[in-house]
Amino acid sequence: MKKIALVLIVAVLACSMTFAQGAQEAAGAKDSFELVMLVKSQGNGFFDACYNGAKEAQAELGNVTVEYMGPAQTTAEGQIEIIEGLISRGVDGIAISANDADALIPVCKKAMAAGIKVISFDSGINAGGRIVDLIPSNTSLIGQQQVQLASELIGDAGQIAVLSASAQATNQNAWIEAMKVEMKNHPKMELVEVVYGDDAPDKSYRETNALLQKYPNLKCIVCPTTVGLLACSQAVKDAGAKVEVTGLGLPSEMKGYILDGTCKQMALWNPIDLGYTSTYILEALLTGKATGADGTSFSCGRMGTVNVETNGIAVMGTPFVFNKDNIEQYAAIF
Ligand code: RAM
Repeated sequence: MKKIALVLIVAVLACSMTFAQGAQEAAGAKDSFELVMLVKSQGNGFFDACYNGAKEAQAELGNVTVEYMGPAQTTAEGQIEIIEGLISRGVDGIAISANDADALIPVCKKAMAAGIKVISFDSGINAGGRIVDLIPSNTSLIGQQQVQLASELIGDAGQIAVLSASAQATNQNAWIEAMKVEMKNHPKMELVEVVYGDDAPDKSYRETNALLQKYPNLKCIVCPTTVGLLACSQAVKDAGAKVEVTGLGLPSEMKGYILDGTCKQMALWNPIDLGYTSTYILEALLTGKATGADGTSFSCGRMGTVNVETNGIAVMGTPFVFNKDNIEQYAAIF
């Protein structure tokens, strides 16, 4: 009799514990969360720095773990496959730098319907496919600055070309559109072509050589991608071409080319801060500290308050400009 009573008590206890845990989860009161930073592709130093920021946030927050993932190439298909796997695994949140603004929407909708919090950062997913899109700086400002950096190098006159990342990249495409607007203020400059290196060093190197051959009067190549700028600088230097190079570059990768004058100036924001802020945003969404609705804000540790403007877009700071005077200082950080 005693034995039966004991079994009953244990069974009741086990049931109530399971129930309590279920109720807690249903109320969104989990106390630790599995996050994934899904980047455009593997082997990109810019994203490695973003992930360092995510790990910094993980250490501060204490209730999240962030895993770093990316396809081998910068394709939407590769990212979709990974997201399908993450839905099956049942992770809690995903921060995505998207290879395509629209192609990822259906799979991200599916993830959100399964209870996963999805945000984009760096390279956005259009509204409907994410809660918030965290962009590093104002898009027009980045485009203007890219043209102005080139203009200063070539005396505001002559042919320029753009070596971009992939043809579908949300961020580069938006910046290139903003560059075209700014080109109207530089009537003696001409944008001859936009080519795509897919954020692959070898393709970016080949595309640079093709530009050098095709346009003998080319004055400057603008690369709004860290992978492209590095490969382009190498190609221009190897070819001994008298062509200026500028764009968005990672100081730690570009230090040598800045110091030897291949790329006299370039811009970028802090990728560590971008990854750090993304992690704070996901944690706030998961714990219910914030909703991400337009007009609201997130409190992001040492980055302070980040506001959500319209269509779920949140914007960080102003890009830095790097040249031989400050490159060593920044190269030591990212
Ligand atoms: C590359 C990636 C990334 C972009 C930077 C500037 O690393 O394309 O998305 O933000 O360049």
